[in-house]
Amino acid sequence: MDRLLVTGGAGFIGSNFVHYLMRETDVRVTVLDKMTYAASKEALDGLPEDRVSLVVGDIAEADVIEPLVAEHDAVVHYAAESHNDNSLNDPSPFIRTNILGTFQILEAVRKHDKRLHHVSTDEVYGDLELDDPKRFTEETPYNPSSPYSASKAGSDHLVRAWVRSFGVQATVSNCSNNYGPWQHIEKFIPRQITNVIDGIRPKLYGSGENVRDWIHADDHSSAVWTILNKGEIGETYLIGADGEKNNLEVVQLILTLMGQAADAFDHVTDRAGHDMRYAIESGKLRQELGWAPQFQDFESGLANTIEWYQNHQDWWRPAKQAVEAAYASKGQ
Ligand code: NAD
Ligand code: TDX
Repeated sequence: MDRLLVTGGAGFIGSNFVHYLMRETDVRVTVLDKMTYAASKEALDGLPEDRVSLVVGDIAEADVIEPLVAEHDAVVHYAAESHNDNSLNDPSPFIRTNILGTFQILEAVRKHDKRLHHVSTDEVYGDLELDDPKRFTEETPYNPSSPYSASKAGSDHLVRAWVRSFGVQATVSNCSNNYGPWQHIEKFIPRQITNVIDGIRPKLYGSGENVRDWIHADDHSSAVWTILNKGEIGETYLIGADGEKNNLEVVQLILTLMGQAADAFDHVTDRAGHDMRYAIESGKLRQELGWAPQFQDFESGLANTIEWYQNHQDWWRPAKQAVEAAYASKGQ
């Protein structure tokens, strides 16, 4: 595998994956990205020009995706509309990009007989009760709650159907919540860090007891690279790093790490249909493919992320006011 097509490679996790590939491998990469509000060219700055190129285009258009797939060895498919709150305001781009876009990629890899890795989320499984001793496994039934997670669930089902019906060479991964550099400030952790930098109190939806299972984006990248190289065609792998924390704990940790009082936050209107808890059992990936996460210490990973947002104010500041105004209009 020498030439990879990385869809959504100018977004948060996709760009971290491209950086990972440049550090850890010799592959050449074409990023295909529509450059939506969530993308950033800066995230790809400084990468070797002879190994990385950017094509601006829409995965939902067959005449864009098909010739690109033809000239690459494999596709790693990150491109998506990714924010639950946006999917509650307007689901339509989620259906187009996440479902129709994945369909077009599947048709192209089918036609050209290329390897595909499809990047998905643990949210396809719905949520767990706080006291449930079980975690999500590859056998957990799908039960998505939001338009975002339902669109990702639909895309996963399409991939499995193309594997079974047409023999497409694809794998699927479902990962838990990522944190790290280049995450859009609409998302929970960067929103609260940039709020504190700007003297705004962090905003916690509802009671804040909702649990997310945090993993550093670099660990997600190493897992995807492992699956691409060692994964069995047709198989699904859950990716997680045993990072369960409730939102209240995360807000208090951000405040403390940033020198503020731990109670200097506001409770705001809860998200409609807000999933209570995600938790990943990643034993299959660890035991069968030998993967292990490197970032075991959430507090120090979060401290690095805070420092990154402090040092990249030019990057996120232009979007900050509009993001906060949109949340404020919904009481969030
Ligand atoms: P993101 O919103 O930061 O980036 C998505 C990228 O896809 C952007 O660069 C955007 O421009 C691009 N894109 C959107 N529509 C497109 C289209 N039609 N054609 C081409 N490009 C398009 O999202 P992210 O957080 O980096 O998530 C990347 C992938 O990882 C998604 O598939 C998401 O479901 C999955 N995932 C995310 C998380 C998380 O915690 N963020 C966890 C598990 C899985
Ligand atoms: O201001 C906020 N206050 C708050 O309490 C925001 C933006 C969020 N929250 C809560 C909602 C969630 O319980 O924080 C938690 C995390 O919220 P998000 O960052 O929006 O992430 P989540 O909805 O859990 O989804 C994320 O992880 C799974 C990604 O956005 C998805 O793309 C991925 O599939």
